Amino acid sequence: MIDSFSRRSFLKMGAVTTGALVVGEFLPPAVAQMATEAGMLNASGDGYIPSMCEMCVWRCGLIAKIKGGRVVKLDGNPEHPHSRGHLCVRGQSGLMNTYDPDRVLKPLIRVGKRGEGKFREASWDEALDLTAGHMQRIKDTYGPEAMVFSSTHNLSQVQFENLLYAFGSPNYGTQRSLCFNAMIVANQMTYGMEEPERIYDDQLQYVILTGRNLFEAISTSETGDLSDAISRGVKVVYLDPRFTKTAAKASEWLAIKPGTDLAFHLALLNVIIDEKLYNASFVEDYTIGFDELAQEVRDFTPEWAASLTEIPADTIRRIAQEFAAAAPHALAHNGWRTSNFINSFQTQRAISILNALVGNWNVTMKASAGESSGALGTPPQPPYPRASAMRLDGVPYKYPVVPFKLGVFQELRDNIVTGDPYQAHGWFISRQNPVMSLPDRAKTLQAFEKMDFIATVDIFLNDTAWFSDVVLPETSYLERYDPLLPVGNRVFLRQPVIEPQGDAKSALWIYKQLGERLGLEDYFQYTDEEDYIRQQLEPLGVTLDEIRMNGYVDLPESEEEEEPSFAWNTPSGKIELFSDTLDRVGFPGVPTWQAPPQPPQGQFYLLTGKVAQATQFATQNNQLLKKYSDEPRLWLNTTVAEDRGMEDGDWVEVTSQVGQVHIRLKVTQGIRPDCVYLTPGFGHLSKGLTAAYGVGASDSALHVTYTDPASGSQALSQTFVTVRKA
Ligand SMILES: Nc1nc2c(c(=O)[nH]1)N[C@H]1C(S)=C(S)[C@@H](COP(=O)(O)OP(=O)(O)OC[C@H]3O[C@@H](n4cnc5c(=O)[nH]c(N)nc54)[C@H](O)[C@@H]3O)O[C@H]1N2
Ligand SMILES: Nc1nc2c(c(=O)[nH]1)N[C@H]1C(S)=C(S)[C@@H](COP(=O)(O)OP(=O)(O)OC[C@H]3O[C@@H](n4cnc5c(=O)[nH]c(N)nc54)[C@H](O)[C@@H]3O)O[C@H]1N2
Ligand code: SF4
Ligand SMILES: [Mo]
Repeated sequence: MIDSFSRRSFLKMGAVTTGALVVGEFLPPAVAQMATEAGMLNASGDGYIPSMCEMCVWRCGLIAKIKGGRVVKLDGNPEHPHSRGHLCVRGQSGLMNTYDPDRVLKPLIRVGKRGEGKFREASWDEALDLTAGHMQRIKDTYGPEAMVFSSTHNLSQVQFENLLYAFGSPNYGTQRSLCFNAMIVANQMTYGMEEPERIYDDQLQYVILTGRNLFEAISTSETGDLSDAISRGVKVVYLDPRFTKTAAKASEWLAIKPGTDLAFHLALLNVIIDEKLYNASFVEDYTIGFDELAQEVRDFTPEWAASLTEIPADTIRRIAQEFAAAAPHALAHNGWRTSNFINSFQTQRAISILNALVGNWNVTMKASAGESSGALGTPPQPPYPRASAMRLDGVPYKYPVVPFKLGVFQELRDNIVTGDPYQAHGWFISRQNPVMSLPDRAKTLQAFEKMDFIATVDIFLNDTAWFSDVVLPETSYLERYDPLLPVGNRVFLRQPVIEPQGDAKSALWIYKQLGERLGLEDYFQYTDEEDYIRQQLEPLGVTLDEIRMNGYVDLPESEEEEEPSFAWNTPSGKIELFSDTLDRVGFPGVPTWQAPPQPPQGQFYLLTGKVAQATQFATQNNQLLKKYSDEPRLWLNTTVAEDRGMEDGDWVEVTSQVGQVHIRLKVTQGIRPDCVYLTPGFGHLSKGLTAAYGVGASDSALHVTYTDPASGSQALSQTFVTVRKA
């Protein structure tokens, strides 16, 4: 199906497919030459070229099938530890990302009012001169801190950060506070690391997933690991107010009351300590603060938690006993997007501590190797200027344990609106859609109104680009190089498998051009993308041509045997059940109960959550994926619908403190009666997304902004809504 679909759209674009032309005109010459020499492309330029997916953050290795100068199919690279030869439905549909008729292929400059969507095409010189000119003017007039920079995790982010640090602004907005800050700050405070690696080996017996919907919110290798574990008979307990695909596959689904996961985990700690089910020698040798913890959780019995979680006390007690009996081959999963309630940080601390109490370290969890780029080279550059201004979001003064670099994005946005402690005037955005991904969309647009100038780097007219003054079109991931990606002991390459369409350019090129225009050329000492990668590869003694063929290279093996690590990067060097750091800055040193707000009578918790066939706010315009997606609807519990005289398919009006949307109902037993659920990523504002515009409604338009004072995480399930027939 994919083949015939893309061939059709190819013909529509009027391209010529004669063999000899193909290699020279549609395929990047250096890549084509290597692939031909390696026998991967035939004389007409048809065959296979390896690269990397970018339909989500996993960046699975892919092999692109090329025919007639076009990509006609994408498959997984069996050598990649994430994909292991498979691409998910989004990865397979990635070619329609590249061939989307809505791609922006020339720089755009706004001519109408902001949000009117009127742009004119411009040359790169004009668009870059205009962008750099505004950035320089803002810097000269108000200081570098008046420019906000924001971007979400991606491979060229290192050069985005280079631009912002060289420019001298402290105001960097990332997705982290919208996503997993509660989890990573909790792990930092407990283990001194962001996220331990999880081990799903043959011995694993028991897993507790707290809202970690691994079968829809995909993490390729881990989703596969969990699936294998379930086939082996591993018991999986899954907590979610909603019946997701993971709930369907779990041994036990507990429809926990939103915001009470903390009570559930405190009760597990209570039973494990009270019944002496913990690993006493592990606790003694490797942790500090056991007595404070035991004291704190003494009253948090299963009976106490039952009234809050609406899960029977016997069930909670049994799960604690089963978990401890299976330990250390038992894993309490932290979750990923842990931005649900302002007590989610405490929940995360309780989960991390639960693993420590039963001695799971180096059995189901170990120190994460992460994406260490230590072995790679970097272009030379001078030191950065010191950013003299404070961050707009108050990190670290207001948020002492939030990583300084990453900040609290929603608060940064709020302070743009208030102009407190100073007014920002410009915003440079890349690979991010904050108009949709920040809570309270109307407020984000208010922040935009405060701006003299907004520039966005994207491949589409996403909602953020739609409200920008300049849109700088990036090449798609199949048309460009990005910096290398180390995964474990391999380094993977993204290389273009076709030539760029239109005038689109890579982010590496765009940032360098801006840097040069801003007088920051010393920070961008690479001539082009290939030169950048060659400098990265230099210490490895590997050439770019050598890595092209497989799409990866192995790093030299370390001589030393890797010893299991029992040292933690915390102030005490131990696992901190009690955290002096937290205590000293005024947060509870051991996890304790913090009651979440509850919806007033007649209102519902508004739940959000990923679906397998979409990535965030980015793929709804993909015409292949659209075929796999049902029209998004508001989930409402069957009994509630009956009580209110509502039926499946009815149009309803959903109202929160900050917004209102209209949407059809999906009446289902798969959600608690006190909750409704809306798939994120729909209800786009940009008419430049012709396939996605007009489909569904946006939950971001409804979300009220709440922030956890410890981790800076937004609290998405804390928005309450009314639902009535439209
Ligand atoms: N297909 C696909 N995969 C993805 C992504 C994607 O967009 N699409 N995004 C990636 C990213 S960036 C992330 S952060 C991860 C997110 O991975 P997850 O955190 O696993 O996924 P979410 O769907 O954000 O949230 C999971 C569940 O939390 C539930 N939930 C809401 N409130 C509560 C509560 O109070 N308690 C409990 N127990 N559950 C609650 C929701 O009903 C939802 O089903 O997924 C990643 N993988
Ligand atoms: N309501 C609600 N809000 C949420 C969430 C939720 O579940 N519900 N999830 C939260 C989470 S977990 C996260 S991580 C954040 C994500 O928030 P964002 O990072 O803002 O969202 P994305 O949709 O991932 O934005 C990616 C943008 O990159 C563009 N893009 C795609 N490919 C390329 C490319 O090759 N180059 C360039 N330059 N651009 C490209 C896309 O068109 C899109 O505009 O949202 C958070 N906000
Ligand atoms: S999980 Fe899917 S979308 Fe993400 S990188 Fe892998 S194949 Fe691509
Ligand atoms: Mo995320």
